Amino acid sequence: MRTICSEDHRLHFPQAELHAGQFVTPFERPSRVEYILARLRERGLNDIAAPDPVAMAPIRALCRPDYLAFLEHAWDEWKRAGCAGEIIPASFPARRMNADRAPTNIDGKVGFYALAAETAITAGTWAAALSSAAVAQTAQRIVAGGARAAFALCRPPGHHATADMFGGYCFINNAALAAEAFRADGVARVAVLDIDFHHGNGTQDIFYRRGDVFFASIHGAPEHAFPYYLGYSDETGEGPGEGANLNLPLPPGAGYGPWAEALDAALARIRAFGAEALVVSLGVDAYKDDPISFFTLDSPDFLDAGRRIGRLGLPTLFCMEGGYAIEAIGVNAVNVLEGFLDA
Ligand code: OKP
Ligand code: ZN
Repeated sequence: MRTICSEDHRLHFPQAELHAGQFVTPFERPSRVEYILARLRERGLNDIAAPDPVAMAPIRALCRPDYLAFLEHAWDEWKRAGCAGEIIPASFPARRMNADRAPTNIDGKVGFYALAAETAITAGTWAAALSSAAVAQTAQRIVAGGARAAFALCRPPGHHATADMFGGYCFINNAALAAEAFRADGVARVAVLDIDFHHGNGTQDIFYRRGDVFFASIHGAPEHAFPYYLGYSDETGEGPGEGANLNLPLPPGAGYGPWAEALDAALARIRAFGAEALVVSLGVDAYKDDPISFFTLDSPDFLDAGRRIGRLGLPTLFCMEGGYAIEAIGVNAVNVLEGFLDA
């Protein structure tokens, strides 16, 4: 299995994340990629390449134009306004306020395009987000070209990003971009399986009214876990998308028993949907020692999960999402890939 990875992910590394009322070094940090690359090499998965140049047209088709213009120019506007630090959203269009009209003021704009306040934007964030999208695009082309699977080692991650909002460490929805690329290549029915601990609210939102892309997510129940305001099991899709959205929330402390049961349920639905290509939002923060999550999966469980996904027999693109137990992230992510290859 080929891995695609860009050096440019390093351009995004904020100093601060707002966590538990303190500014801490972000959980989502560049060394995550290093640990995964080291484990790939350790396991002989040495086919690692840089992405092709980013294709902007599909990104422009996925995201709202004003949101992309915001991401591209936010840093310059922030600096021009005399703001001293990194960009951190602080004001939001909350209930009964106007969420349809973007302010001109950059501080107002930041909150308008944010879905949470933990994610800072820096000088290199736009370039890094584009490099991550390029990684997903290049890996998708490998699978579309006939490979059984490819690994898009995306950073920053993407599954919380909607067409018009950043947050949860995400800026551009790499998995959605890849799913759309399969559709553009003529694949009639595509599935996105999100096994990150956090609900993939961005991916769900993008495909919620679509019957051609099935979205399934296994995640910490929203009453207890970020992103809090989406991910309930009664969100099943709308209009042409009715029945093409499957949320499988699990309670605090859930282990591999219920998690694997949820995975099998998701895989059965993906099979019944008739998907011809699969995008896996590969987060490994369901791990027992993850610092911001509450499932209790162990490293061998990821091997088993990969095997189950492999038994679907679909052309599969793995897109890296979360995982913050840094010393274990390599083993856990590569275990999913090895399980898949071994299926
Ligand atoms: C991104 B991905 C910690 C609360 C959670 C954001 C989590 C983003 C997870 N203070 N804040 O899905 O792994
Ligand atoms: Zn996550």
